[in-house]
Amino acid sequence: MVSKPTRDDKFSFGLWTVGWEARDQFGDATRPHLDPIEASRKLADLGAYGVTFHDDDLVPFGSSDTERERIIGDFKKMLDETGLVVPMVTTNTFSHPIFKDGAFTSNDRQVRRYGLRKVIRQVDLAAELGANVFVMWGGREGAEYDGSKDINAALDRYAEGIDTVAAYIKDKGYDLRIAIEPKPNEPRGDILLPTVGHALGFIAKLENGDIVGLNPETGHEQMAGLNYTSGIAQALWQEKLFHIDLNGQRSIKYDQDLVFGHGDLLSAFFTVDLVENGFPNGGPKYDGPRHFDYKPSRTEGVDGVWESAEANMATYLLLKERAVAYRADPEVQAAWEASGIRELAQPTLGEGETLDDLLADLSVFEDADADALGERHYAFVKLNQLAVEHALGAR
Ligand code: GLT
Ligand code: MN
Ligand code: MN
Repeated sequence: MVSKPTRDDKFSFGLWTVGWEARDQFGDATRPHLDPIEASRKLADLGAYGVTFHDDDLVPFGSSDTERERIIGDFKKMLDETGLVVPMVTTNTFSHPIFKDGAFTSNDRQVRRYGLRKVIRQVDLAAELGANVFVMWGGREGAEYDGSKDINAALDRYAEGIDTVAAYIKDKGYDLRIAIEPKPNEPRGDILLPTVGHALGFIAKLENGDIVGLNPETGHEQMAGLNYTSGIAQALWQEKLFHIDLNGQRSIKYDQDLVFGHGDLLSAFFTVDLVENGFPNGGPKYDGPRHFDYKPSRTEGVDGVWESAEANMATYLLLKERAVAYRADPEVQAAWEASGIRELAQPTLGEGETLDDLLADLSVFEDADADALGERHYAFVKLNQLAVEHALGAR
């Protein structure tokens, strides 16, 4: 039995996900344009609590100010009527030809200034709509050719752009934090902040990095052959997990944006386990939106759009149920004991113990029986099999 999503599940969707007309590199659109306001109503009916969008998803690029105000007014009316919230917004700095070489890191200074201005306009809208996360996915911030970009200068400009936006948010007193979304490649040959790790290192160099964190996407880490669950764990440890983009990806290839769980299902199980249950020994926990950034496959019609939207939430809820059962299972608890899961939370030095004390303790090294210690079995396979059996509903 799959339970129905409710607002308390905090599911949100990008308007660009269900609204994707399925135009790709090799073929034309296979679905009609969906009105973003109508699409939001439908998402609310299906149980979502929030919608997110790029400026241009709601207000077509180039609209007049009057037109923009009218559309935003209609959108707000829909929010009031449905009770939907806007937990996050973002800016399109990738579709228009002006951004072909990036926005904050374009070699053309006028383009960088235009990009900054476009982002600031969206920051104001974010605050107006009550969003508290502002995503920056720099899909065009990169290059195809190593000689075409001075990476040192590009990273300086990237930092300048983000720091300027962050300073503006602080000046205005907005309750808003920036979340950088890494991706290794596509649409650029190589993107400047390719993984969670690169982005964390970059944030540490910012002046206003205190309000800058991450929005890791499942498939983007997996495109780089990395483990999404350990990526968000790393971001949590650094207190930088501001938002998540959940979807599915099957191995290292183009960005598939499949339904959550339709890629690596066991990895999705552990993602949900971490998000819902936290670290085994406690620590920082994510409590933001469960945001889906997927694309209904090009083979699907409009009905398939809504079926796939529901599939994301259904799979998440099933995995949540399974992950809760996994943690509660006494056999899992016993396996944790055998595997040393709890033991890892114990500091390596005892309370008040110094390195000198450790050096003086001959039992640690000189008299230690390394071979005997090497005999320990960790039984991780048994533990993983328990996870598989829970994920499959066999327990
Ligand atoms: C684009 C990208 C997504 C990002 C969006 C936010 S835009 O669709 O593929 O991963 O989250 O800018
Ligand atoms: Mn993606
Ligand atoms: Mn995304």
